[in-house]
Amino acid sequence: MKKLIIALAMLLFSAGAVHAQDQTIEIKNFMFMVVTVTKGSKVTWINRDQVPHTVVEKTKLFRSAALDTDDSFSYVFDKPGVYEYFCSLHPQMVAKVIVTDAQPPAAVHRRRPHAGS
Ligand SMILES: [Cu+2]
Repeated sequence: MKKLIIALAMLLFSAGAVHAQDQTIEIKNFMFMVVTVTKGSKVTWINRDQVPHTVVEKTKLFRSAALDTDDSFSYVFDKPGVYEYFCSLHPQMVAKVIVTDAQPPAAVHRRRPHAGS
């Protein structure tokens, strides 16, 4: 019985994990990457440049400290939306994180050409 409960718990846990898709963004050559994630996902930025960078959301929703080489910063996006952010040390560095609902995309119905008559 105990084994069954553990198996069920593991099943529920893995099912829940399907919704969030954690992503890592490498900051390289003074550039961020634009990523799309589902809500609940954790996004981690890692600085691969030899100069410090920061990650600052436009409305100050989140703001990292200065990240030295190989330092990282993470944020969990709970709500769908488009989150624009920049580097406060190099304001020309701008990018965004697109957060979508966890719902699977609606099935695409294609029209089939009529066969024959
Ligand atoms: Cu920077």
